[in-house]
This record gives sequence, C-alpha cells and structure tokens, in this order.
Amino acid sequence: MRKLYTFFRSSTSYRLRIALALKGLDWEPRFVSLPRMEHRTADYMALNPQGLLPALVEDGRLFAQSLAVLEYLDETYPQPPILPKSAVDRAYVRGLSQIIGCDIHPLNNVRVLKYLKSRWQLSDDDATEWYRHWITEGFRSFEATLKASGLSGSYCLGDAITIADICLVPQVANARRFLCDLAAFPLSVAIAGRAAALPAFEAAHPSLQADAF
Ligand SMILES: N[C@@H](CCC(=O)N[C@@H](CS)C(=O)NCC(=O)O)C(=O)O
Repeated sequence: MRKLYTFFRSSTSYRLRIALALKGLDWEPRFVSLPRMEHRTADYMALNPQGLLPALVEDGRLFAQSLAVLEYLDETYPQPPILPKSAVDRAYVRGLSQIIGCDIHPLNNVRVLKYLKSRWQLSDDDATEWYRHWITEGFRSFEATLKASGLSGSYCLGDAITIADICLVPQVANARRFLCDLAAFPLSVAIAGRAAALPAFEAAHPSLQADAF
C-alpha cells in the first residue's frame, strides 16, 4: 500500500493529499509531527534524508519534493490530468506553482522561522511580520501573473484543476492561519475558494486529518 508521510498543517503534504484524492489513489498516512521534530529522527532521516515532509512511498520507492511528486503522480496516473497538454500551458501552471513552491514557501518554512528567532533573535512579532511580508510579495506576483496571462477561468488555467490550484489552496490556508491580509489578491482568493470547495480538496483539508489538533 502507498504510504504518505504527512503532517496535517504541512502545506506541502496538503498538496500531495489533494493530488492523491483527485486521482482516486488510496494511501495510508504515516504521521510525522513537525513540532515534535519527528522529521529529524534517525528513523525518518533514514527514509527521507532530506528531513522534510512530505514523503511518498510507493512500490518500495521513496518520492520527495512535492512539485516533483505531483509530476510523478500525473505521469504515472494520468487521469484526471493535473498538467495541461500544451507546453505553453504547462509552463504557465508550473510557473505559478513555483511562485508558491520556490518563492514563498521556502522563505516561510518552519526551519527558516526558527533560525531567524534563534540566530538573529527575531521576536515572535518580527517573525510574523517576516512571514506576512513574503506572503504579500508572493501573492502580488501570483495575482499579477494570473491577470496578465488572461488564462484563468474558474481555476488558474481555465476551468480545469492543475498543479497551480493544488499549490495555491494550501498556501492560502497558511496565509489565513497567520492572519495575512489577502484583500489585494481577489482573483487568487476567488480561485482558491472555488478549488477548495471541490471534494478532493475538502478531503485533504488539514482539519480533517487524523493527526489534526
Ligand atoms: N520543497 C519541499 C519543501 C518541503 C518542506 O519544507 N516541508 C516542510 C513542511 S510544509 C517541512 O518539512 N519543514 C520542516 C522544517 O522546516 O524543519 C517540497 O516541496 O516538498
């Protein structure tokens, strides 16, 4: 059986939970607590030497890095597709996904916030300001890209769900958890709201996971 190493609040795990649900793929959860640093235990590091979540194990093989795993899942289980057919459209949704996966998430990851506090003595308030700053900058870029493309519809690319929506919804959830003001990004928020209401996205929501507290 396919196993997903996941933590309910991990937005990168949330991406994979959505994709697995969309494609109707069963998985068994293996809960790894970030606050308890279980992602750095010897056992977990032996499985995923990157020491990060999520990790997917399928047929005894480990798959890490959520954007790569999304592509692996789509190549292996093509229905329903989460990457569009044309190279132009694929570049567009990959680009949107990377705004979130490469330009926002890494700056606001747990280990970065912890390092800012421990090494540079940032207060909790300063760390929250840092978090919100990169959310605002990232969503500014995401919103402007959506608008400039003229390609969005119900979702980031027309009316079909793609990896861009799969990355967007968890990032909006994170932004809301940190009470970030998203009023300047109405298109992104509306798309995220529509996508989040779909059954596969709902099933993947952090609050519905068995490790949620
Ligand atoms: N680029 C990686 C990022 C993975 C990542 O950083 N995951 C977070 C959880 S959302 C994590 O494990 N953080 C642990 C830490 O920062 O110590 C991916 O997309 O899978």
